[in-house]
Amino acid sequence: MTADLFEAIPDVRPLREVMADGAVLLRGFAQDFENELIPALREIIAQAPFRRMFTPGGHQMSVAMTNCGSAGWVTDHSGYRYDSIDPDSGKPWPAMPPAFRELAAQAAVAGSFANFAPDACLINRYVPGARMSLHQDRDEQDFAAPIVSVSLGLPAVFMFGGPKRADKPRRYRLEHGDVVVWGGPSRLFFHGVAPLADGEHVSMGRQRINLTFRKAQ
Ligand code: MD3
Ligand code: FE
Repeated sequence: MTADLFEAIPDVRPLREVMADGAVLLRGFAQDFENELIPALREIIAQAPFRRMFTPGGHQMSVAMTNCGSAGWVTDHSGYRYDSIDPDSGKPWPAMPPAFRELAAQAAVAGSFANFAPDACLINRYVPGARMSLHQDRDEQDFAAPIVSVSLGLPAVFMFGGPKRADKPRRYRLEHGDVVVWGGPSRLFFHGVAPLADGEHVSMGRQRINLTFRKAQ
């Protein structure tokens, strides 16, 4: 019997996967928002282009970043912080588009966090080889609020550790449209992204873009 090459291959990955207490992976959750997200992203990037920032230790990050919202995450020789002003333009960061807000709030509800009102969206751009080493996100004022992350473009291997740096990370493949909500006990867990593998995404090209929504201030 000949296999039909065009037969649909069933996707066995669950749509909702609990990664840890407070951390939920919602596969494909952003797919219905894609047509609004990508044009809005283009406008943000035109106002506040991606740039590779420097850590306080003097290393240039491989990930290029920008922000939208009333606060943006920045790093330079003096440290990490949230700032209402884009240091490259001297102007406020672009406003957070309604479609961004809506997606973040709806994902938070799906992850059991009501009334999530992010004031910052850090936008990370990975090209092949770019990575993010294991770290905690602790520059925000309110650790009770979750962080919502949206993956677009090339797939990445996300490394999810525990409360201690030495905790062995588990690996998750995050694909275009996947959303993760991180709150409660997992909010301060160590995490990172393995070097991006080369590839070409149908709509995003040779890159991965990750949106992380935060309540920073
Ligand atoms: C888990 N970004 O920007 S998003 C970051 O894919 C960052 O660009 C990664 O880590 C990326 O800080 C991962 C997911 C993420 C964000 C915050 C978290 C995971 C988290 C906070 C606590 C635990
Ligand atoms: Fe992080």
